[in-house]
Amino acid sequence: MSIDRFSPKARLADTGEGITTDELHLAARNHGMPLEALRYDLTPPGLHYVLVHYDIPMTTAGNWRLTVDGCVEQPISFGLTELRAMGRQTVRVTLECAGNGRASLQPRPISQPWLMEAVGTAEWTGVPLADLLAAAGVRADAVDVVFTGADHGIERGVEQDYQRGLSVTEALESGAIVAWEMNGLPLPPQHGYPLRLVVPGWYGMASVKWLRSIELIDHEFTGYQNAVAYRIRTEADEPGTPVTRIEPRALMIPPGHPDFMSRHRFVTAGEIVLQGRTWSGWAPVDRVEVSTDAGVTWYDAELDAPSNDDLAWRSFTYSWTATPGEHVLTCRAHDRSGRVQPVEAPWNRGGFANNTAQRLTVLVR
Ligand SMILES: Nc1nc2c(c(=O)[nH]1)N[C@H]1C(S)=C(S)[C@@H](COP(=O)(O)O)O[C@H]1N2
Ligand SMILES: [Mo]
Repeated sequence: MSIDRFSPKARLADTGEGITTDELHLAARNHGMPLEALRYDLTPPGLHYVLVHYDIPMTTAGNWRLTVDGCVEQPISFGLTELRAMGRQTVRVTLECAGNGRASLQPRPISQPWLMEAVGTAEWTGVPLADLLAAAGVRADAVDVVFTGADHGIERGVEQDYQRGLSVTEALESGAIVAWEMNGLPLPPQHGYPLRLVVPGWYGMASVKWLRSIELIDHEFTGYQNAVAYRIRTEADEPGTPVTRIEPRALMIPPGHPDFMSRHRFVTAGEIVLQGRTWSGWAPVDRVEVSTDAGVTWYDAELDAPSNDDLAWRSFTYSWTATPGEHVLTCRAHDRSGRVQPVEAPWNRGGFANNTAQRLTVLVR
């Protein structure tokens, strides 16, 4: 049997084609954050979204080694105890999968079928990546830094370890850390135990889990996850542009009570405080607007005081006087880089970086 037989090309769903068994396989393994968990400042592990391309590898901390080599003055290899001695920093990071929103696109790219819930915020503790690179000594000929995980699989016929590259500048300046704790506890297996990269502000694919190697190379990295996957394309055969930082988004906690099957909301008439979270990987969000009439009129939401200047989510509230009838609630974020969340984001073949505004249908009684 050939690899190709099991690794079809990326495909778009046909008009009217329902979710396929392939998509269901992915949806049943990976999971989103239920939107009511937007209530927590820090997402409890277990509610944080999970995305794993292949299998969760069986790993042990005791014999784990992380190597830093390639275009460096002095290649180094660390065990976990040695790594801990390099320093300790905690960063609050909102991670979002680049495919968030994909399943609502038309035509629908066949892949992990996220609606809007592929997000979570955690405190990651570890050593700054820049400190590890400084310890090894970045040579002048270094161009990209390649991060390799311990997981292995086949994607569209290409057999690979999960690998992502970052430019040396991003590796040094993005505030990335090599983490061994999530919310003060050792990483859970699904989030990269015992060691992962976390790149603040970047879509999740950059934050390589089960990290075992950091290699500096003297050319642009052309591995699968940089050069083939995670590119914005409208035509299958164009090179496309790389997926990088997280586009601004605001999400509301769905108010009231849900209908089991449709997830439509039932709300009692009167004063309702709509709550949500907002983030952007480009710059802090400084304005959120809410509409309760499907985007005809917009009002400014109240943003909480920024506790710091990082890119983690902030909460917002909006007081709504709910009158009987059906209403469509929506919201949009603006960040300090001038980016505004679109009511409908442009389509692309991978369904990447799609930050189309959330819409919630609510029946007020
Ligand atoms: N080694 C490895 N790292 C990985 C992945 C993977 O499949 N293997 N998935 C990436 C993707 S696409 C995302 S969105 C994030 C998800 O991180 P989380 O599961 O901790 O939320 O991990 C990234 N790091
Ligand atoms: Mo992802």
